[in-house]
This record gives sequence, structure tokens and C-alpha cells, in this order.
Amino acid sequence: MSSNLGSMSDRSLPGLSDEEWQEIESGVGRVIRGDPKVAASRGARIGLVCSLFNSSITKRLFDGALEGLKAYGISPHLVSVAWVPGAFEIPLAARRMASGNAYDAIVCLGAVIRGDTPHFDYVAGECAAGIRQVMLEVDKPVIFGVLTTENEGQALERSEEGAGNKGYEAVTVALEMIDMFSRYLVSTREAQS
Ligand code: INI
Repeated sequence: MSSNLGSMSDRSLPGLSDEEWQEIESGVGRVIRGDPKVAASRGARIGLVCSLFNSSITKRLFDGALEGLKAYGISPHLVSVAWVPGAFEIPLAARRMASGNAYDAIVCLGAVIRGDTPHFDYVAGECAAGIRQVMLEVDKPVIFGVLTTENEGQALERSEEGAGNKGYEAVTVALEMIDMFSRYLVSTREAQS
């Protein structure tokens, strides 16, 4: 397992040091952790759902996600994107994409900015709750790459090109979860088929 741990994302996901992992490994029988690079090398198929509201921000998240997919070596033909009007519509599109066997994970990208809307809490809350519901219903990773920020400045910060881009980060999380599910936490449905 230590070789997996060594190859975890080089990017900004919060993680543990090598020493901390070694300590964990020595204290338990089995460490379960997905490796994004393994999922990518096995041809992971990703569905992106991206909202158009605040498109100057969501386009940056989308670009970050594409950069991530490219960095992991995922061929564009394994990736689709569905553009929806706003964050509120993301869960429904994610549900359709996640149903069936076309994608191994769905990455949801959007931007809800408090300053722009009196119903921030409804849009942001319903989007998050909807994505969670879809993920549990379909039993596959549906990643929350939706920014919920106080202002545009914070949204710009989190969608900057580079290590902090939340679109890139969401792709890493999707791949990590795909690998965890395919190698370790295999669903009983798949195991039986
Ligand atoms: N949608 C967003 O994605 N971000 C927002 O900040 C936002 N604001 O400000 O209202 C927003 N609203 C639209 C919403 O997501 C739906 O598209 C709309 O209500 C139609 O269902």
C-alpha cells in the first residue's frame, strides 16, 4: 500500500505526511485509500456537470478540471460535459449522467456567490443536498466542486489556475474515489454481476 500512498495527488488536497501514513499503516490491518493515478491508468470515465450561472467563474473551474484530466492522462473521449443553467439544476443532470454505466464518477462544477443572491442559502443548500442525494442513490462518486462563497473575490481565488483550482481538485477526488471503489470497496451489485 505504501507505493500507493507515495503516488497520491501532488496537488493541493489535504493529506498526511509519509511518516503519518507509516504510523497509520503500522496500527491497523489494512489501509484503504484510492490512488487517482491508478484510476486514470485504468481508463476512468468522467461526466462533468457544469453550471453557466457566474460563467466567468465556472469556466475557470471547467478549465481547471480539464487541466486535471489532461495531467492524469485521461483521454478526452472518456469525458463528457453537460452544461446546465444554474447550480440548482446540477443534481438532476448529475443523476441522469450517473444512472447507467456510461461514467465511473460525476464531477459537479458551479459557483454560488452570496453577494449576488438573496436566496444564496436555498440555491447553495439545495445543490449540495441534491448532489449528496444523487451520490447515495446511484452509489458512485458524485463530486461537489461547487463554490459557495461570500463574494466574487473568494470565488476568483478558488478558481485560479494552479494548485488551488477547485475544478482540478474535484477531478483528483473523483479519480481517488473511483480507484477506492474499484479496488477496495467494490459494490455488492458489481461483485455479483
Ligand atoms: N445559480 C448559481 O449557480 N449561482 C448563483 O449564485 C445563483 N444566484 O445567484 O441566484 C444561481 N441562481 C440560479 C439557480 O441556480 C437556478 O438556475 C434558477 O433558480 C432556475 O431554477
